[in-house]
Amino acid sequence: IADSMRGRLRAADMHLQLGGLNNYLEKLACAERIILVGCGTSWHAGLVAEYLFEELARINVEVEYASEFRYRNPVIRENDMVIAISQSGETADTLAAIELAKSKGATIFGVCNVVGSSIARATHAGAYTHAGPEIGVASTKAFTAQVTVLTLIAIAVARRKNTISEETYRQLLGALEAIPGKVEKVFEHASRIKEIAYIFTYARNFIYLGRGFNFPVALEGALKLKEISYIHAEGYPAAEMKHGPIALIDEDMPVVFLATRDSSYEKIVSNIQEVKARRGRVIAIVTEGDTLIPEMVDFVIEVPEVHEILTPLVSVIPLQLLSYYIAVMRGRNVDQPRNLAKSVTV
Ligand code: F1P
Repeated sequence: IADSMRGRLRAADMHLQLGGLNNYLEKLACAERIILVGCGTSWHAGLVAEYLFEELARINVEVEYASEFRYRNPVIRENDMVIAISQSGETADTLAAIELAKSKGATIFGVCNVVGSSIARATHAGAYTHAGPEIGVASTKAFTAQVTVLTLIAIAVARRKNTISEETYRQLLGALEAIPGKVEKVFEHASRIKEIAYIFTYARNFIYLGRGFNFPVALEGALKLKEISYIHAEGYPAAEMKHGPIALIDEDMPVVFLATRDSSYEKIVSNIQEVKARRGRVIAIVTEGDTLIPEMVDFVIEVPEVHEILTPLVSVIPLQLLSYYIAVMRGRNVDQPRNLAKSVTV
């Protein structure tokens, strides 16, 4: 994962590496709206991009499940920019969403892993993630690579629109360049994550909670666990818990909190208190050096401190590892989970 990111982040002016972006940067910067489409993990990467584009470039964004898009009558205008995200580049629903948006005059930009794939060919332009092939069926490094590329695009568009200063632009690129090393640091906690996985190997359900940039990560953590271990798991925005899921919390419910030190830290602390008051067992992903949350919860996994907008690139790694270890301990084939296809082409 770190290597695939490093390849993407080497140049000083990193967005220049996104070949397809150069001709479409202006169009993205002038877009009235960006519509991101994808399925599964790619849809989660789209959700992260929603936070990125709105925060950095102040563009109105919608994120659509490609699998539902064509069954509505979506309003698409000529100056809408559609970003289609896909690891395989062959997902039938994403291709259908592209064709629909194209027929209504929108411009389509692809973020794909597989060079020359059907989706790459169907789009007007695009940027490859160059993450290399996923060995397993479930997307892991594809997610971090998609988020990396979408972050680079959002930063480039923000700079073009002048919604961030030259100084912030340089600062963000510097922070991105440090990410591969920080991802490697997360792997230093692998044996601790394995111990936690051992304790929860036979859990029947899991809940994942996060806020802001960590909300899509909560969804992705739950999806990874479902896909490869077949444990029922749900991800929610942490504030949504009190609107229903809180009824599920008791001593048999493991709750994974994305609780890194960011602008929603205090709110997350109070969500953790609510779960602990109901005897839920909490695994918290915290920023290195945090002393408050480790006192409150049952298990902690530390990740290095990063710029808030880059949080998903590191906070998703322990969740991928947790799912991996649980699945292996349950005797699952993590590369070929039952019922899942590498490319969903129908
Ligand atoms: C989308 C996806 C993956 C998932 C599995 C099935 O594929 O839902 O996220 O892990 O492989 O397909 P893609 O369009 O990103 O290739």
